[in-house]
Amino acid sequence: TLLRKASGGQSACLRRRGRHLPLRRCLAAWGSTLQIEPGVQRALEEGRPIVALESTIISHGMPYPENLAMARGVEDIIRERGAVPATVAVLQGRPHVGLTASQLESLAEAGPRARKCSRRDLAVALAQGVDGATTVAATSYLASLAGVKVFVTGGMGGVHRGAETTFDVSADLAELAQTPIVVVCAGVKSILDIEKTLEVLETNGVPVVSLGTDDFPAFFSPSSGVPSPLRLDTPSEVAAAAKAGFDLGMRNGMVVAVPNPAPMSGGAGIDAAIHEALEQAEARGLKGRDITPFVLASVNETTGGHSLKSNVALVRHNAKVGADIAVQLAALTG
Ligand code: PSU
Ligand code: MN
Repeated sequence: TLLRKASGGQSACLRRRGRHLPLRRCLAAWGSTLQIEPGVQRALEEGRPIVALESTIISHGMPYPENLAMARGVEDIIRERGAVPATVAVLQGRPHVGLTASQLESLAEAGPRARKCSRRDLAVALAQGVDGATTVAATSYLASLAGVKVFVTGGMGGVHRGAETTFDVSADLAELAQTPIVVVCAGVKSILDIEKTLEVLETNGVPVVSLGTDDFPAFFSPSSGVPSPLRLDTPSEVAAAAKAGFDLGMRNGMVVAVPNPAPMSGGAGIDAAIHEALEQAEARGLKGRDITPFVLASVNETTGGHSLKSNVALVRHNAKVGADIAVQLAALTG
Protein backbone atom coordinates (compact mmCIF):
# COMPACT_ATOMS: atom_id res chain seq x y z
CA THR A 1 0.00 0.00 0.00
CA LEU A 2 1.45 3.36 -0.87
CA LEU A 3 0.29 6.90 -0.66
CA ARG A 4 1.21 9.30 -3.40
CA LYS A 5 0.28 12.69 -4.73
CA ALA A 6 -1.32 12.78 -8.13
CA SER A 7 0.11 15.31 -10.54
CA GLY A 8 -1.63 18.66 -10.45
CA GLY A 9 -2.03 18.12 -6.74
CA GLN A 10 -5.82 17.88 -6.85
CA SER A 11 -5.97 14.53 -5.19
CA ALA A 12 -3.75 11.99 -3.54
CA CYS A 13 -4.33 8.40 -4.37
CA LEU A 14 -3.92 5.19 -2.46
CA ARG A 15 -2.91 2.16 -4.44
CA ARG A 16 -4.42 -0.94 -3.01
CA ARG A 17 -4.33 -4.35 -4.64
CA GLY A 18 -3.60 -2.63 -7.90
CA ARG A 19 -6.61 -0.30 -7.69
CA HIS A 20 -6.46 3.45 -7.33
CA LEU A 21 -8.82 4.79 -4.75
CA PRO A 22 -9.92 8.42 -4.51
CA LEU A 23 -8.54 10.38 -1.59
CA ARG A 24 -11.83 10.50 0.26
CA ARG A 25 -11.99 6.75 0.19
CA CYS A 26 -8.43 6.49 1.46
CA LEU A 27 -9.35 8.65 4.42
CA ALA A 28 -12.36 6.46 5.01
CA ALA A 29 -10.26 3.32 4.89
CA TRP A 30 -7.59 4.79 7.12
CA GLY A 31 -8.38 5.51 10.68
CA SER A 32 -11.08 8.12 10.31
CA THR A 33 -14.14 7.69 12.46
CA LEU A 34 -16.07 5.91 9.71
CA GLN A 35 -17.01 2.37 10.75
CA ILE A 36 -17.16 0.18 7.68
CA GLU A 37 -18.66 -3.25 8.29
CA PRO A 38 -16.08 -5.95 7.35
CA GLY A 39 -18.20 -7.49 4.56
CA VAL A 40 -18.68 -4.06 3.03
CA GLN A 41 -14.97 -3.29 3.41
CA ARG A 42 -14.03 -6.49 1.56
CA ALA A 43 -16.48 -5.70 -1.24
CA LEU A 44 -14.97 -2.19 -1.52
CA GLU A 45 -11.45 -3.58 -1.79
CA GLU A 46 -12.48 -6.14 -4.38
CA GLY A 47 -14.59 -3.73 -6.44
CA ARG A 48 -17.75 -5.78 -5.88
CA PRO A 49 -21.22 -4.15 -6.03
CA ILE A 50 -22.53 -2.49 -2.87
CA VAL A 51 -25.90 -0.86 -2.20
CA ALA A 52 -26.29 1.68 0.60
CA LEU A 53 -29.55 1.92 2.55
CA GLU A 54 -30.79 4.76 4.73
CA SER A 55 -32.03 4.46 8.30
CA THR A 56 -34.52 7.31 8.78
CA ILE A 57 -36.99 5.14 6.89
CA ILE A 58 -36.40 2.47 9.59
CA SER A 59 -36.57 4.72 12.66
CA HIS A 60 -39.01 7.39 11.61
CA GLY A 61 -40.68 6.07 8.47
CA MET A 62 -42.30 2.84 9.70
CA PRO A 63 -43.48 1.35 12.99
CA TYR A 64 -41.72 -1.52 14.80
CA PRO A 65 -41.66 -4.44 14.00
CA GLU A 66 -42.63 -3.83 10.35
CA ASN A 67 -39.58 -1.58 10.02
CA LEU A 68 -37.25 -4.43 11.03
CA ALA A 69 -38.90 -6.90 8.65
CA MET A 70 -38.59 -4.32 5.85
CA ALA A 71 -34.93 -3.57 6.63
CA ARG A 72 -33.95 -7.24 6.78
CA GLY A 73 -35.99 -8.11 3.70
CA VAL A 74 -34.37 -5.36 1.66
CA GLU A 75 -30.87 -6.47 2.67
CA ASP A 76 -31.75 -10.06 1.67
CA ILE A 77 -33.02 -8.96 -1.75
CA ILE A 78 -29.78 -7.08 -2.38
CA ARG A 79 -27.69 -10.12 -1.42
CA GLU A 80 -29.82 -12.44 -3.60
CA ARG A 81 -29.10 -10.22 -6.59
CA GLY A 82 -25.36 -10.35 -6.06
CA ALA A 83 -24.63 -7.11 -4.22
CA VAL A 84 -23.64 -6.31 -0.64
CA PRO A 85 -26.10 -4.23 1.45
CA ALA A 86 -24.73 -1.39 3.59
CA THR A 87 -27.28 0.17 5.91
CA VAL A 88 -26.00 3.53 7.14
CA ALA A 89 -26.62 4.91 10.65
CA VAL A 90 -24.93 6.68 13.56
CA LEU A 91 -24.47 4.39 16.57
CA GLN A 92 -23.24 5.94 19.80
CA GLY A 93 -21.77 8.81 17.88
CA ARG A 94 -19.95 6.70 15.31
CA PRO A 95 -20.98 6.77 11.65
CA HIS A 96 -21.51 3.22 10.34
CA VAL A 97 -21.59 2.05 6.73
CA GLY A 98 -23.03 -1.47 6.99
CA LEU A 99 -24.67 -2.79 10.15
CA THR A 100 -24.53 -6.22 11.77
CA ALA A 101 -27.82 -8.09 12.25
CA SER A 102 -27.99 -7.10 15.90
CA GLN A 103 -27.18 -3.44 15.20
CA LEU A 104 -29.99 -3.38 12.65
CA GLU A 105 -32.34 -4.94 15.19
CA SER A 106 -31.59 -2.45 17.94
CA LEU A 107 -31.92 0.48 15.55
CA ALA A 108 -35.35 -0.76 14.43
CA GLU A 109 -36.42 -1.25 18.06
CA ALA A 110 -35.22 2.21 19.05
CA GLY A 111 -37.50 3.72 16.40
CA PRO A 112 -37.81 7.49 16.78
CA ARG A 113 -35.54 7.43 19.86
CA ALA A 114 -32.74 7.47 17.29
CA ARG A 115 -32.27 11.10 16.27
CA LYS A 116 -33.20 11.97 12.69
CA CYS A 117 -29.90 13.08 11.17
CA SER A 118 -29.65 15.03 7.98
CA ARG A 119 -26.31 16.51 6.87
CA ARG A 120 -26.51 19.46 9.29
CA ASP A 121 -27.09 17.10 12.26
CA LEU A 122 -24.15 14.73 11.71
CA ALA A 123 -21.34 16.64 13.40
CA VAL A 124 -23.29 17.34 16.59
CA ALA A 125 -24.65 13.77 16.77
CA LEU A 126 -21.09 12.44 16.52
CA ALA A 127 -19.77 14.81 19.16
CA GLN A 128 -22.63 13.96 21.52
CA GLY A 129 -22.25 10.22 21.03
CA VAL A 130 -25.93 9.64 20.27
CA ASP A 131 -27.70 7.16 18.01
CA GLY A 132 -28.87 8.69 14.77
CA ALA A 133 -30.95 7.62 11.80
CA THR A 134 -29.58 9.06 8.57
CA THR A 135 -31.72 10.73 5.90
CA VAL A 136 -31.05 10.54 2.17
CA ALA A 137 -28.67 13.50 2.52
CA ALA A 138 -26.63 12.11 5.43
CA THR A 139 -26.68 8.57 4.04
CA SER A 140 -25.45 9.78 0.65
CA TYR A 141 -22.61 11.68 2.29
CA LEU A 142 -21.42 8.79 4.49
CA ALA A 143 -21.90 6.09 1.85
CA SER A 144 -20.03 8.13 -0.73
CA LEU A 145 -17.23 8.80 1.75
CA ALA A 146 -16.83 5.03 2.02
CA GLY A 147 -16.74 4.70 -1.77
CA VAL A 148 -20.28 3.37 -2.32
CA LYS A 149 -21.89 4.48 -5.58
CA VAL A 150 -25.49 3.23 -5.36
CA PHE A 151 -28.10 3.91 -2.70
CA VAL A 152 -31.66 2.59 -2.41
CA THR A 153 -34.50 4.23 -0.52
CA GLY A 154 -38.27 4.73 -0.66
CA GLY A 155 -38.92 8.41 -1.09
CA MET A 156 -36.58 11.37 -1.11
CA GLY A 157 -37.14 14.70 0.50
CA GLY A 158 -37.92 17.67 -1.73
CA VAL A 159 -39.47 21.10 -1.88
CA HIS A 160 -42.49 21.33 0.42
CA ARG A 161 -45.72 22.87 -0.75
CA GLY A 162 -45.71 26.49 0.34
CA ALA A 163 -41.89 26.60 0.31
CA GLU A 164 -42.15 30.10 -1.18
CA THR A 165 -43.09 31.24 2.33
CA THR A 166 -41.62 28.54 4.63
CA PHE A 167 -38.34 27.95 2.71
CA ASP A 168 -38.76 24.25 3.62
CA VAL A 169 -36.56 22.52 1.06
CA SER A 170 -35.00 19.19 2.05
CA ALA A 171 -31.22 19.05 2.34
CA ASP A 172 -31.49 15.88 0.23
CA LEU A 173 -31.59 18.11 -2.86
CA ALA A 174 -28.48 20.14 -2.01
CA GLU A 175 -26.66 16.93 -1.09
CA LEU A 176 -27.28 15.45 -4.52
CA ALA A 177 -25.63 18.51 -6.04
CA GLN A 178 -22.33 17.67 -4.31
CA THR A 179 -22.23 13.93 -3.72
CA PRO A 180 -21.61 11.47 -6.56
CA ILE A 181 -24.07 8.68 -5.81
CA VAL A 182 -27.03 7.12 -7.62
CA VAL A 183 -30.18 7.39 -5.46
CA VAL A 184 -32.86 4.88 -6.41
CA CYS A 185 -36.29 5.90 -5.09
CA ALA A 186 -39.98 5.83 -5.97
CA GLY A 187 -40.02 9.53 -6.76
CA VAL A 188 -41.31 12.06 -4.25
CA LYS A 189 -44.57 12.07 -2.36
CA SER A 190 -47.44 14.28 -3.29
CA ILE A 191 -46.96 15.86 0.17
CA LEU A 192 -44.25 17.75 -1.67
CA ASP A 193 -44.37 20.17 -4.56
CA ILE A 194 -43.14 17.86 -7.30
CA GLU A 195 -42.63 20.53 -9.97
CA LYS A 196 -40.57 22.73 -7.65
CA THR A 197 -38.57 19.71 -6.50
CA LEU A 198 -37.64 18.93 -10.11
CA GLU A 199 -36.74 22.58 -10.73
CA VAL A 200 -34.35 22.66 -7.76
CA LEU A 201 -32.72 19.43 -8.90
CA GLU A 202 -32.27 20.91 -12.38
CA THR A 203 -30.71 24.07 -10.96
CA ASN A 204 -28.31 21.88 -9.01
CA GLY A 205 -27.31 19.90 -12.10
CA VAL A 206 -28.76 16.62 -10.87
CA PRO A 207 -29.99 14.21 -13.57
CA VAL A 208 -33.47 12.90 -12.74
CA VAL A 209 -34.15 9.69 -14.62
CA SER A 210 -37.42 7.79 -14.49
CA LEU A 211 -37.10 4.09 -15.18
CA GLY A 212 -39.29 2.83 -17.99
CA THR A 213 -41.72 5.75 -17.86
CA ASP A 214 -42.09 9.28 -19.25
CA ASP A 215 -43.94 10.41 -16.15
CA PHE A 216 -42.13 11.18 -12.89
CA PRO A 217 -43.37 8.72 -10.20
CA ALA A 218 -45.06 9.99 -7.03
CA PHE A 219 -44.27 7.34 -4.41
CA PHE A 220 -47.70 5.78 -3.65
CA SER A 221 -48.66 6.34 -7.25
CA PRO A 222 -46.58 5.25 -10.28
CA SER A 223 -47.21 8.57 -12.00
CA SER A 224 -47.44 12.16 -10.84
CA GLY A 225 -48.74 13.71 -14.03
CA VAL A 226 -45.46 15.65 -14.22
CA PRO A 227 -43.22 14.69 -17.16
CA SER A 228 -39.91 13.14 -16.13
CA PRO A 229 -36.85 15.21 -17.09
CA LEU A 230 -35.10 12.09 -18.42
CA ARG A 231 -36.01 8.48 -19.10
CA LEU A 232 -34.00 5.27 -19.25
CA ASP A 233 -35.39 1.77 -19.54
CA THR A 234 -32.96 -0.65 -17.92
CA PRO A 235 -30.55 -0.86 -14.97
CA SER A 236 -27.64 -1.27 -17.40
CA GLU A 237 -28.57 1.99 -19.16
CA VAL A 238 -28.62 3.69 -15.76
CA ALA A 239 -25.22 2.19 -14.86
CA ALA A 240 -23.76 3.43 -18.16
CA ALA A 241 -25.11 6.95 -17.54
CA ALA A 242 -23.80 6.99 -13.97
CA LYS A 243 -20.38 5.85 -15.12
CA ALA A 244 -20.31 8.51 -17.84
CA GLY A 245 -20.97 11.21 -15.24
CA PHE A 246 -18.36 9.87 -12.82
CA ASP A 247 -15.79 9.52 -15.62
CA LEU A 248 -16.39 13.15 -16.52
CA GLY A 249 -15.38 14.09 -13.00
CA MET A 250 -18.87 15.30 -12.14
CA ARG A 251 -19.33 15.53 -8.40
CA ASN A 252 -23.14 15.47 -8.40
CA GLY A 253 -25.41 12.52 -7.80
CA MET A 254 -28.25 11.16 -9.90
CA VAL A 255 -31.87 10.38 -9.06
CA VAL A 256 -33.42 7.22 -10.46
CA ALA A 257 -37.16 7.18 -9.93
CA VAL A 258 -38.85 3.79 -10.15
CA PRO A 259 -42.65 3.51 -10.43
CA ASN A 260 -44.33 1.85 -7.43
CA PRO A 261 -45.20 -1.75 -8.41
CA ALA A 262 -47.99 -1.91 -5.77
CA PRO A 263 -49.77 1.44 -6.10
CA MET A 264 -52.41 2.45 -3.58
CA SER A 265 -55.78 1.83 -5.13
CA GLY A 266 -57.78 5.03 -5.46
CA GLY A 267 -55.16 7.76 -5.71
CA ALA A 268 -57.74 10.27 -4.45
CA GLY A 269 -58.02 8.41 -1.13
CA ILE A 270 -54.32 8.68 -0.46
CA ASP A 271 -54.24 12.35 -1.45
CA ALA A 272 -57.12 13.08 0.92
CA ALA A 273 -55.34 11.20 3.73
CA ILE A 274 -52.14 13.17 3.09
CA HIS A 275 -53.98 16.49 3.14
CA GLU A 276 -55.77 15.61 6.34
CA ALA A 277 -52.47 14.63 7.94
CA LEU A 278 -50.83 17.88 6.79
CA GLU A 279 -53.65 19.90 8.32
CA GLN A 280 -53.30 18.00 11.59
CA ALA A 281 -49.55 18.54 11.55
CA GLU A 282 -50.12 22.26 11.15
CA ALA A 283 -52.74 22.32 13.91
CA ARG A 284 -50.23 20.66 16.23
CA GLY A 285 -47.60 23.21 15.28
CA LEU A 286 -45.24 20.59 13.84
CA LYS A 287 -42.42 22.00 11.73
CA GLY A 288 -39.51 20.97 9.56
CA ARG A 289 -38.10 17.53 10.22
CA ASP A 290 -41.09 16.38 12.28
CA ILE A 291 -43.61 16.75 9.49
CA THR A 292 -42.81 13.73 7.29
CA PRO A 293 -42.70 11.14 10.11
CA PHE A 294 -46.02 12.44 11.45
CA VAL A 295 -47.66 12.40 8.03
CA LEU A 296 -46.46 8.86 7.28
CA ALA A 297 -47.79 7.50 10.58
CA SER A 298 -51.08 9.33 10.24
CA VAL A 299 -51.65 8.23 6.62
CA ASN A 300 -50.89 4.66 7.62
CA GLU A 301 -53.58 4.89 10.28
CA THR A 302 -56.23 6.44 8.01
CA THR A 303 -55.61 3.90 5.25
CA GLY A 304 -55.78 1.00 7.70
CA GLY A 305 -52.21 -0.05 7.00
CA HIS A 306 -52.57 -0.03 3.21
CA SER A 307 -50.05 2.75 2.76
CA LEU A 308 -47.49 0.82 4.82
CA LYS A 309 -47.94 -2.25 2.60
CA SER A 310 -47.47 -0.14 -0.50
CA ASN A 311 -44.44 1.56 1.07
CA VAL A 312 -42.77 -1.78 1.88
CA ALA A 313 -43.51 -3.14 -1.61
CA LEU A 314 -41.96 -0.15 -3.34
CA VAL A 315 -38.81 -0.24 -1.22
CA ARG A 316 -38.35 -3.96 -1.94
CA HIS A 317 -38.80 -3.32 -5.64
CA ASN A 318 -36.30 -0.44 -5.53
CA ALA A 319 -33.82 -2.79 -3.82
CA LYS A 320 -33.99 -5.15 -6.80
CA VAL A 321 -33.48 -2.33 -9.27
CA GLY A 322 -30.70 -0.75 -7.20
CA ALA A 323 -28.85 -4.05 -6.80
CA ASP A 324 -29.05 -4.60 -10.56
CA ILE A 325 -27.66 -1.10 -11.19
CA ALA A 326 -24.82 -1.71 -8.72
CA VAL A 327 -23.98 -5.05 -10.35
CA GLN A 328 -23.91 -3.47 -13.83
CA LEU A 329 -21.85 -0.53 -12.62
CA ALA A 330 -19.31 -2.81 -10.97
CA ALA A 331 -19.04 -4.77 -14.23
CA LEU A 332 -18.43 -1.55 -16.19
CA THR A 333 -15.84 -0.18 -13.78
CA GLY A 334 -14.44 -3.67 -12.94
N1 PSU B 1 -40.03 10.34 2.53
C1 PSU B 1 -40.63 9.17 2.83
N2 PSU B 1 -40.15 8.42 3.85
C2 PSU B 1 -39.08 8.83 4.58
C3 PSU B 1 -38.45 10.07 4.25
C4 PSU B 1 -38.95 10.79 3.22
O1 PSU B 1 -41.56 8.78 2.18
O2 PSU B 1 -38.68 8.12 5.52
C5 PSU B 1 -37.24 10.51 5.02
C6 PSU B 1 -35.96 10.24 4.20
O3 PSU B 1 -34.94 9.84 5.08
C7 PSU B 1 -35.63 11.60 3.62
C8 PSU B 1 -36.06 12.49 4.75
O4 PSU B 1 -34.27 11.77 3.30
O5 PSU B 1 -37.28 11.91 5.22
C9 PSU B 1 -36.26 13.93 4.32
O6 PSU B 1 -36.48 14.70 5.46
P1 PSU B 1 -36.38 16.30 5.39
O7 PSU B 1 -37.51 16.72 4.51
O8 PSU B 1 -36.55 16.72 6.81
O9 PSU B 1 -35.05 16.61 4.79
MN1 MN C 1 -37.43 20.25 5.83
